Amino acid sequence: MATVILVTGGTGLVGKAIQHIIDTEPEGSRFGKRPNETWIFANSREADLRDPEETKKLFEKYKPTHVIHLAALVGGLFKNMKYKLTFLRDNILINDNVLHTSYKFNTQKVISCLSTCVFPDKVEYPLDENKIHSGPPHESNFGYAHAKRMVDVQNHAYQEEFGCNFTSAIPTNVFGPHDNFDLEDSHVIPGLIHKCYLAKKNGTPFVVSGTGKPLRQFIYSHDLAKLFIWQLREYDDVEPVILSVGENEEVSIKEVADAIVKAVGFTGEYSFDTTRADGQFRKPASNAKLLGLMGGFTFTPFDKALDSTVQWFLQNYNNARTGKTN
Ligand code: NAP
Ligand code: GFB
Repeated sequence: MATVILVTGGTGLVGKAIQHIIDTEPEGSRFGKRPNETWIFANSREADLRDPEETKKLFEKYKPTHVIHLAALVGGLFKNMKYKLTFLRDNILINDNVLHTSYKFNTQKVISCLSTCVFPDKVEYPLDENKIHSGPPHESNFGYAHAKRMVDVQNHAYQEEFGCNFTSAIPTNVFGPHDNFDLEDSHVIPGLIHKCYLAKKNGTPFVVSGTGKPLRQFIYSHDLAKLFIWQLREYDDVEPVILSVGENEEVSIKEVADAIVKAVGFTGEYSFDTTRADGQFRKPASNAKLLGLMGGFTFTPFDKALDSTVQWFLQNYNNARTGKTN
């Protein structure tokens, strides 16, 4: 029987990474395309998933047997702080339409994408899959976080009432090619790569927001893509799985900025704007469940992944998502 895999949000950072892996890994290999598979990478122009009718039309067009649901309103700390209701409402609408339409079309499996920012801000570390609902998330992104947490609730409800095979993945902060490099709305790595590039080009200071002290775990988009393909093929349980590098791989924002200065080859003035928010201090997540289920996984070293991302940005600057600067 033909397998049709619909990747919603297929044109973003994570979607493009899954397409890259499916296009480049040997056919039939653990992370490669299978002969009977058709992969569809959808974007918002094809169907605005906030609209139930457009969602239904998308499913009627492709009749997916499996869905990797990535589509979402996504942004960094500063965008999240500004648009908490929009992040909550848009993501609730998108998720409800995709899950209910998947149920209506008897889709065999759906993997939705959460984020480690869904976890409670004040909880015993490291974060693990059992702690999602044990306290409020950090105030800086409670809109997005609650919309994402609700997906875990929806998955359990669809499974209990209709026996649906709906599950979810919980990635940490992601970076790589095809990211959003908008100076204000992006996440820290693409934001700082763009700022550092402009500082070098214009001979202006490179300014990092906040104190540089917060800690984060970062996963390279190509590694995350392989983990989504593993979950699609080899994991059938409603309980979420954290998809992340190890909790001992936390790096400070200062260390990230230093690595970007080195990768871009910037030699000018470099400072921190401590008037800007730091957000959540840390959100260390354990990947013990993942590695236990997969039997281990080799992650791309951070500096190597960062170099590839900087090179991709420099080579694709004119077509990249850079916001309104150039
Ligand atoms: P992204 O680069 O911003 O891409 C978002 C994707 O969703 C794009 O393909 C976009 O289509 C699509 N989309 C947005 N609104 C839509 C709508 N109303 N209807 C249909 N499609 C819509 O995001 P990303 O970083 O790849 O994130 C993918 C998933 O990973 C999201 O669920 C996000 O919450 C999760 N995540 C991301 C991170 C991270 O650090 N980036 C960390 C943890 C979890 P267009 O191209 O047409 O706009
Ligand atoms: O990546 P980021 O925006 O997301 O910020 P979060 C991480 C840290 O980088 C914060 C600092 O401490 C920022 O103060 N930072 C320094 C910068 N310079 C910059 C810059 O130029 N741009 C940005 N964006 N940050 C998000 C959540 O939190 O994590 C989202 O708000 C989502 O909902 C995402 O979950 C994965 O890690 O703080």
